[in-house]
Amino acid sequence: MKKVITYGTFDLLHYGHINLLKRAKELGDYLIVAISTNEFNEIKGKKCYFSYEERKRLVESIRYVDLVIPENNWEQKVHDVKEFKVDIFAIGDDWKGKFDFLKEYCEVVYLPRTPEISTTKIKKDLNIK
Ligand code: C2G
Repeated sequence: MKKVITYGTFDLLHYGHINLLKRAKELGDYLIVAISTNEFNEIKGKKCYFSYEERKRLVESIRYVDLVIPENNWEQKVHDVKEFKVDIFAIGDDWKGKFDFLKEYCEVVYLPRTPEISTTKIKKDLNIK
């Protein structure tokens, strides 16, 4: 079984996230999604509309997703890749090059983002701060 892992906040879930998760799953047979906790989002400087539990419940209901785990910090990726015996790390290409250090442990794939949509754009269009 080929295992894939990806990381993100996934707030205000939209079709850009779904495209990413679909393509990540297509790289293998089992997709793990590490969702940034509320505390980690503060470190990332991201203000979330939905709590970790709500974001977890939404992402868990997506057919491409097999397991959701918490993302607590920047440093856990190597541990996660080893612990879950991950074959492929995948993430949007807005992160291109940032996680090449994982190539020592697994394949690293940067997938094209869906350009026209983002949580930030949704908030702006809805005039949410
Ligand atoms: N994404 C995408 N297209 C969009 C928006 C997001 O492909 N229009 C992808 C991002 O590239 C990322 C995933 O969806 O792979 C989740 O996006 P975010 O929730 O914005 O995640 P981010 O804040 O980039 O967190 O340790 C890694 C970080 O936790 C990544």
